[in-house]
Amino acid sequence: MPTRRISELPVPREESFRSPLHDPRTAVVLGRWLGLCVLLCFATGLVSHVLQNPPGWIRGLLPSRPVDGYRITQGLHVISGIAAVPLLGAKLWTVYPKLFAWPPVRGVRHALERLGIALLVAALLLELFTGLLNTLQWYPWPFPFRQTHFWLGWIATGGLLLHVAAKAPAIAANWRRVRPGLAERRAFLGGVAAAVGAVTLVTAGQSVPWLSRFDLLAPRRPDLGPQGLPVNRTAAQAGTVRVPPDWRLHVVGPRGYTLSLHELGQLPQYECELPIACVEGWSASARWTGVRVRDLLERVGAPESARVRVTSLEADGPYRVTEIEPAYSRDPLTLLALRVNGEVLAPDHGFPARIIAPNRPGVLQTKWVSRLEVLG
Ligand SMILES: Nc1nc2c(c(=O)[nH]1)N[C@H]1C(S)=C(S)[C@@H](COP(=O)(O)O)O[C@H]1N2
Ligand SMILES: [Mo]
Repeated sequence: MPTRRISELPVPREESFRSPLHDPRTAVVLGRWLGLCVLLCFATGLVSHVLQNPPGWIRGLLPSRPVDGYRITQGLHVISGIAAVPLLGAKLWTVYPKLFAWPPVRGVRHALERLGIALLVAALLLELFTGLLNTLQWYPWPFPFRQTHFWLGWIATGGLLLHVAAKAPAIAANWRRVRPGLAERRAFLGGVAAAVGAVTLVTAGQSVPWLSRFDLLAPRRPDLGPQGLPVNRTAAQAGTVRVPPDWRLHVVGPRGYTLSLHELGQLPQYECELPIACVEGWSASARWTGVRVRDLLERVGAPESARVRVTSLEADGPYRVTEIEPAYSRDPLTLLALRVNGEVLAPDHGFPARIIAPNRPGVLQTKWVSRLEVLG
């Protein structure tokens, strides 16, 4: 067989791709599903971002109810993000012959449109890839995850809206089904829907309790872990948090005081069922027992509107120090928990004391608490 150099091989043209599924109608149907996932993922991502570090003006507005709010929005964030992966794959397959369009540029407008699509595709691929690895707690890159994921989200969503605007005529022309439809298209879309259903089914169990038995591919089972609850960062990972034998809770404020673990146990104890809803995609409910944070704050003479800074025994780490807004610290369900599911907190769950509050990201449910400080 004569060998040919790559440069001699015929270059494919858009017309070389014969499948009838490289057509605008298929692209529009897939685009609708994908667009919906991207918008849902973006909106729920914004909620998560704002809850994790609220800009000053919004701080007083964040609600501590519904109790499961963050669990639901973050569950949807990860579910819609994972569903977008097969949808994006199918959408790109449908349109990729356009990469070989000739001439590659037909004028300024066309050039801008192609550039916009390149940016949109790159941002979406990177966004879904970093998000997926984040659910595995794997950060094999030098840039900070959250800021990058946040800004890529804006670029991808902005790019999507521009893309929809630029393609509006083609979208409108192919919005409605024409009969008789293509059998190939029905089969292809059915296959894509099955793939979306399958990846959703085997991962959604990490945040949807009644799907937990199908949770084959998700990195977490919400019911596996010490005391029936997963651990995101163990005491060992946090630099083996050493609880001194003379540990005391320091409450700093107008009438500051300290309490030993025994004394904390003597205060009125409350019990509540609240979830840990991790930003990395899993959530799990547990029964917590401990002292109300608002009781501790009343005793120290904190004003109603005071924010509270929580410090952990952890030597360092991004969540060593966190802040609680008044809506949360005054909520009767917000506890300095001493027990979980009927047992004294395991070291990995934050022994001797941890914060648990409703409608909050897991990252703010500070473990190994040593100090509560009233901020003006
Ligand atoms: N001090 C401290 N508290 C922390 C963390 C941490 O790294 N340090 N991780 C947080 C995260 S990301 C989550 S999801 C929850 C998990 O709580 P659990 O390990 O008890 O399930 O703890 C939070 N509290
Ligand atoms: Mo987390």
